[in-house]
Formats: sequence, structure tokens, C-alpha cells
Amino acid sequence: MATEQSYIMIKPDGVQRGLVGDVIKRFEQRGYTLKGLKLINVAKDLAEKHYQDLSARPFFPALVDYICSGPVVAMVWEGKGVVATGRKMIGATNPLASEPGTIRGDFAIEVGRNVIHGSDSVESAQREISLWFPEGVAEWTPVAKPWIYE
Ligand code: YYY
Ligand code: MG
Repeated sequence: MATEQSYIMIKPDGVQRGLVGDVIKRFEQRGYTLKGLKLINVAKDLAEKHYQDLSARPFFPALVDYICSGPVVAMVWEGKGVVATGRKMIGATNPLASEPGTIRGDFAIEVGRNVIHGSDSVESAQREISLWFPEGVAEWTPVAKPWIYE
């Protein structure tokens, strides 16, 4: 039974530009299961913890300011291969290198306004989900499951 989960976050530009519905639609249509969802203003401390591996990079302060600049949609999506497939659906870090058909390839131009975050490994996903959803996620089984998985 598929239980892999990914932390997916629509960044402040994606929320401001009205892209929330489109992003959710893509994950739903692919067959993934929504396990957690909240619209939140991000405290600086949380943004810094989320991007802790990038703290030495020159763009880190601007990145933290950007994530804290407006509400984000924090989500947990579940399903077979959701981490790697989620990254493919999102596209490359630099939107200009993202293929059309990906979220960044359809909606973004600059790396500092690239609309969405997706965990880059199962281990990062576990760390990010505990960080953003310390309260835990919802338990439910979609009725469509036998029509998505054989
Ligand atoms: O996982 P992903 O978001 O595709 O890229 P990361 O290398 O983890 O970087 C996180 C985040 O940092 C990226 O989405 C935009 C920003 N960033 C940047 O502003 N400038 C860079 N040269 C690299 C990354
Ligand atoms: Mg990353």
C-alpha cells in the first residue's frame, strides 16, 4: 500500500497570483491524496528551519523574506512515488529551465519567484512534514483508490 508522502508548498507568489486551485488540481488529477492543507503566514524562524541547508548561500536572506512575504499554502500529498513525481510535476528550480507542462514551466520565470516547493527526497519530506505539520495530518482513504492503484 502506498504511503509515501511529500511536503508541497505554494509560495506567496503562487497564492497572490491565484494559482492555488491549479496546483491542487494537478496533484488531485494525477491520483495523489491530499493529507494536509493550511493557509498560513510563515514566521521567520520556520522559514529559516525549512531552508536550513541553504543558510550559507547568498540568496538565503532574500529567500526567507520571500517565503515570509505573504501566506503560503502548506500541503502534504500522499501516494506511490509522490516525492519524485511531485518534483517532475513542479519542474526545475530555475523556471526558465522548466519544461512547459510543469508548474514552474507554465507559471514562472525567475528562480526567486518560482511559485512552489516540493520535497527533494523521502527523508527531506519526513523532516519537512514534521516541521510544517507538528499537529499531524488527516487520516482517510479515498474511495477512488482501487481505480488508481491495481
Ligand atoms: O528544491 P528547489 O526549490 O527546486 O531548489 P533548492 O535548490 O532547494 O532551492 C530552494 C529555493 O531557493 C528555490 O526554490 C529558489 C531559491 N533559490 C534562489 O533564489 N536562487 C538560487 N540560485 C537557488 C535557489
Ligand atoms: Mg529544495
